[in-house]
Amino acid sequence: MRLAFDFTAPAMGWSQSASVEDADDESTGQRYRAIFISDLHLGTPGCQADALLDFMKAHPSDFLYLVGDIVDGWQLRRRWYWPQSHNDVVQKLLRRARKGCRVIFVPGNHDEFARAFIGHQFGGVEVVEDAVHRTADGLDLWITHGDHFDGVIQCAKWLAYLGDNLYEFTLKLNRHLNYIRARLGLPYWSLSAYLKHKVKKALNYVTQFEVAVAHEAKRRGHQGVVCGHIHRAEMRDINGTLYCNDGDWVESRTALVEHYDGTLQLLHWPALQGHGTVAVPMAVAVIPQ
Ligand SMILES: [Mn+2]
Repeated sequence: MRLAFDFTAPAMGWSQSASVEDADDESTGQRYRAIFISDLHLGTPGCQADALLDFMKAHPSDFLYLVGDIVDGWQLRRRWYWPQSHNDVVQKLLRRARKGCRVIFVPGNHDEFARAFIGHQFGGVEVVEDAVHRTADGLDLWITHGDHFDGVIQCAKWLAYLGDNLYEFTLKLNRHLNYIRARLGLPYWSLSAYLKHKVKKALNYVTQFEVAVAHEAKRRGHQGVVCGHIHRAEMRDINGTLYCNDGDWVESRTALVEHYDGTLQLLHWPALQGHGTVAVPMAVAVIPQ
């Protein structure tokens, strides 16, 4: 486990000090220079839209990067799911753009329909294939969703999510399978051993993805990269390139933010705890490997 949650940790920094006063009239929270979010999956029951709304209300910014899988077109095609809170998120994004925040949308694989509109604007939201963000202290960050790297990584990604229940089921299946194999005169073959091997490879997938994305950012001449896609928030140096993954708003409710001095920080937003409670963002510290 590489991420630790720390209430008191100072901003994880690539530079030090100072923050600018909140200038937004509707918010009492801290204003950031840039906010990077991805994998909201609006249009699915998994999307934590209410928490996201609270986060956006609390934190105004000069730049807002939507790093792909904002709307889940795949799921919506299968089954229409669009509650009011998802509408509110879209309204909030458009309102932000109207109020002078530069909102940049880099489509992902689940909202690839938006890739047909690259170069256009929706109510002030710019749709681009990828982007480069220069931080206040001059770091060039390549902004891409990350799904283009799926093709180069040969592994069954879904196996990373195998749970204990499925493992139990596998053992059962294994028994039946080998009963049939025995009747057909075939030798014993362990399905669970095969799957275990696959899971190991799936865990490797995350590392391979991170290294591949960082490598491509370097090849393109950038000092860092911000991506999403694998739903795993992370910020660390990979072979001299700053790899940032802003996580997701389905499972972990995480965002990458840039302070006014260029300091980059991963934030973890707590789950909703009922009405009247004030959510406090936690710093996500990166423990060196
Ligand atoms: Mn994706």
